[in-house]
Amino acid sequence: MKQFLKLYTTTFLGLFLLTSTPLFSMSNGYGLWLDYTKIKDKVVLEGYRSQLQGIYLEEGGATLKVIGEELTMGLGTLLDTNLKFNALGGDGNMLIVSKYMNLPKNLTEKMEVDDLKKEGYIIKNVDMEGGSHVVITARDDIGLLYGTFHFLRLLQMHKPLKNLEIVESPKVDIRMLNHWDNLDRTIERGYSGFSIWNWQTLPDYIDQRYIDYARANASVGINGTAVTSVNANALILTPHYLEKVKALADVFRPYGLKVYLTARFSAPIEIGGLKTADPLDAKVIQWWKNKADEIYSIIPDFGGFLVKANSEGQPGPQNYGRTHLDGANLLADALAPHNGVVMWRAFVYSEHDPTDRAKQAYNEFVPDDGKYRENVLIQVKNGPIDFQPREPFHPMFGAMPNTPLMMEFQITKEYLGFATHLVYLPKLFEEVLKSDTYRKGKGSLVAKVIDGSLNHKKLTGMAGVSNIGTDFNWTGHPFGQADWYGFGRLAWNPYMDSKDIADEWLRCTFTNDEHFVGPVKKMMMESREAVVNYMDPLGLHHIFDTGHHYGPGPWVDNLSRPEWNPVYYHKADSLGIGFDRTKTGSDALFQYAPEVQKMFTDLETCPEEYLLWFHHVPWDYRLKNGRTLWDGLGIKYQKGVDQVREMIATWEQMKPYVDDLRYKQVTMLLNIQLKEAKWWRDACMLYFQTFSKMDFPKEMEAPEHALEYYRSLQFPYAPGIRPSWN
Ligand code: BDP
Repeated sequence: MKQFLKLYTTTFLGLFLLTSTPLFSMSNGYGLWLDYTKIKDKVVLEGYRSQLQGIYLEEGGATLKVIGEELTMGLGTLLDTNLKFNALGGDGNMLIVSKYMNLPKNLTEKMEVDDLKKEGYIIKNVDMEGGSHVVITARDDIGLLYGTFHFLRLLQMHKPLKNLEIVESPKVDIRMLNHWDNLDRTIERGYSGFSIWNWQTLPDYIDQRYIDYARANASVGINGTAVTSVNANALILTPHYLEKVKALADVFRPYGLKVYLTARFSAPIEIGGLKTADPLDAKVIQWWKNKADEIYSIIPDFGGFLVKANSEGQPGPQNYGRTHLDGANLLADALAPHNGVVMWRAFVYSEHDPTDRAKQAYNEFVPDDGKYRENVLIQVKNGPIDFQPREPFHPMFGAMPNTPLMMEFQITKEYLGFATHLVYLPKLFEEVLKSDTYRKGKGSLVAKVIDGSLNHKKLTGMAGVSNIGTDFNWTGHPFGQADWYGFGRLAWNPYMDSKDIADEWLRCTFTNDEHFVGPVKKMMMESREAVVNYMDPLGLHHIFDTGHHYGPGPWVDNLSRPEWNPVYYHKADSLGIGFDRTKTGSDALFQYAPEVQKMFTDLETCPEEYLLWFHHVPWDYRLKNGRTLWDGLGIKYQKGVDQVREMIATWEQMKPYVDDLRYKQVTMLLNIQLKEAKWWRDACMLYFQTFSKMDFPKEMEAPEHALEYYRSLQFPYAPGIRPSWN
């Protein structure tokens, strides 16, 4: 008990000096959802003030210090009061933050901690002599930090601090961002400025952004970051760069954020001076082992490697006649002594494989189920093609019961209008996670594959391709922050409702005013279907202009590889449109469980959202509403445009509740979105009309230009493209 009473006596003022100060105090978006502002509602404020009269914070290392800073800043601002850090046992209602093992018995006997896992936490009211307290407890320091962020969120959302019985543990082990950041600070598929990693000034200069980045991630439970692009540069594995990576790892550590690196498979040749990168070659095996030892000697808690191999020109084991299994196990063996993991990506497709691109990953990985080392995760994109506005879930989910599969979502909006379109992605993520694979009967949700519960997996993970850059507000579009936030929340708990996530984010980022939260939440929830409607309705996919993927390009048919051409995906001809993936076509459906195959194969049961993904149907095919497919397409495209108009109308009503800066930014961005939605509608419908030869449905507005105009548009400097792909 004595030791327990060793305390932080530091006052609010003292700690404030240690706090990471926001760059500006105005609401410019830099502060994300953590821009604590004073609670204006007097009743709520007084309630909190009487409930929180002091803080007891367990003494400890760097993470405890961060907790102290966050509480000082958060409570100091929200409650506009100088809360003191006190000893336990005095009078008054306290916030008690301490690991379970360090709490006194008279407190712990009032708590049930069986469900508390690594990184988890409990927030609970406990009455003890002297006061009625709120206790945040955990098994580890990081759990306390996560609990602290949750607690502050309760205040940001004006939730009552009574009858609290919060027990939270992450359902997924590895919850990480993948940065597609190049060493020259460009970002592949990045639309929010340049990379926040300034490799030139690292390791000596620690940008405040690195700290704020770690803090933001910790606030939603993200615990890993792969800082370099999957199209990897071997230089990141050289001592010169590892020293810089170490500096980042040191900043991130107190926030529970581990660093991972992308490993270029040919690194043993490029930086190791070997003649081969053959995974079965003894020298190559030794080289990776030495490299892993070296990395861990510099960064003892290094997470592991993320690998893109034999995909889109990246080197890999197949260059040597070996398999993904050989490659993944090679790196896994090198990392295993240090408890590192390999995330081997399943995003592979080869120009030498004439089958449907949607089938290739499954064909290459599923036969080796169960043969991967224990520290290998296969990282699978949510759908079988490539982050489209809508895809059916990837058939690999549930099909490899003996191998950990981790989810890869794309947070950056490569195929969803870049950072200028408001599209709330957690809705898309939720749709995928709640899809039923039927691999172990009804209810075998993708979420259960990801959290490991379907097949009792020990290692689980979810990755999101980051949308963060040097833009002042991190994500370009102010609403892009919701996608980062929501990804983190779903990685923590893949069963969460995207609507609840939107609610949290809006309240923490803008205001609790119901006049704002209600309509804007509705707008966010509908935004995903809007983008599907104005880009890729009824199961269309990959009809983006090629290379940069900015805007429509359904006519592109001249690229060297068939599957790089949009015509490969829509297959429009005089008879109809769509990709036949049933038995009469590519039979990609065969890769799904029988129940799923049946549902998608039968036109009666195939949801119309996936119609043209799985079927080639005639232009005059009757949709469920009795209209022809052709009319239906036009109506959907029009609907997408109209939905953006509705978003604009909603936003116009929000002026009283938002700061001027963000109000204006979102207004301008929504107008870009409207312009581009019309562009998509007009370009696609005019192009498809050259096949259907039918008039536009009466519901559709007339296109603004002729098809030739849309075909002539060129964007050689559209952002995010790899220079070599231009
Ligand atoms: C595609 C992107 C490309 C990435 C690739 C990947 O267009 O830039 O390198 O995915 O995931 O969507 O590796």
